[in-house]
Amino acid sequence: MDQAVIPAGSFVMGDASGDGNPGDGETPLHPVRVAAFSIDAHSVTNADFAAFVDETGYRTESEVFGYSAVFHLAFAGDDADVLGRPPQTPWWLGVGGADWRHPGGRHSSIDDLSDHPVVQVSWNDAQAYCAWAGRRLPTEAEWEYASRGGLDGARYPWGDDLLVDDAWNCNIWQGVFPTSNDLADGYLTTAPARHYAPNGYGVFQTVGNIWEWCQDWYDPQYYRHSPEFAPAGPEHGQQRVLRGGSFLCHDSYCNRYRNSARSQNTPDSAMSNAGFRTVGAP
Ligand SMILES: [Ca+2]
Ligand SMILES: [Ca+2]
Repeated sequence: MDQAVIPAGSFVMGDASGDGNPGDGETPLHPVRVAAFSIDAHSVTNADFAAFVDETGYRTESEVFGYSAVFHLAFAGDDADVLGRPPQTPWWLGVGGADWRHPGGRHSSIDDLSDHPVVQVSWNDAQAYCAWAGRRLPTEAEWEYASRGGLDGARYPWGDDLLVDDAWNCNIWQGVFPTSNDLADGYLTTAPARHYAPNGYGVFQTVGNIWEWCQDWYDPQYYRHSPEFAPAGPEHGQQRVLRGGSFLCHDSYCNRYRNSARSQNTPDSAMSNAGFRTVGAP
């Protein structure tokens, strides 16, 4: 796995653009200092995760539970596999037979996706991979510092404007969410993990493509009292932090494809638009 070495330093953490959702806790802006670390230049791929599973026999939580969460346009299963559809977010299906090898359901596969990010992995699954790899998940502060690529206060890893020379530099949603995607960025679901231009630290696709698990518990109030040096998140919680947004982000529903955006889910949840990358010594 290619590593980006992130120098020790300081930055202003949080939403400097006023784009954040008030309930997410992207503010107050606050200074943060971090020690040097290395971070996977791209998110962990299906090939990377397969190496871990081949060596350890690990079974992901979706495989144990027998189902996982699939975006409706990516569904590839039998009608009887659809176990549920949350009324508030009916574009998500609970799908029997969906797991990291079958991200859209039992009739999907990762045969042509070895260089795409692994998805349908829970925070607990990510911990197991990290233990095998001798790594750990980034803290939320490390993730944001790496995502910023040395650009102070910018909205995106490459600057403040979404398009770069009139072209898409990340994989989100174009069109009418959640029914019609005109694929201006090239992808309905995941893009290869090394696609688009990396940021100033050589880090690919923190923003867009897939949500990435961080080590921390999630607390929208945390920035009000977090320590300046190496904040590691609240001591307790029910949900773990997710960062960076995904191929499903669209301003009409979710503008969280930004450096400072925060989301969360329970540590045993897995989705077709979430994975992770790891950090370690510089
Ligand atoms: Ca897309
Ligand atoms: Ca991402």
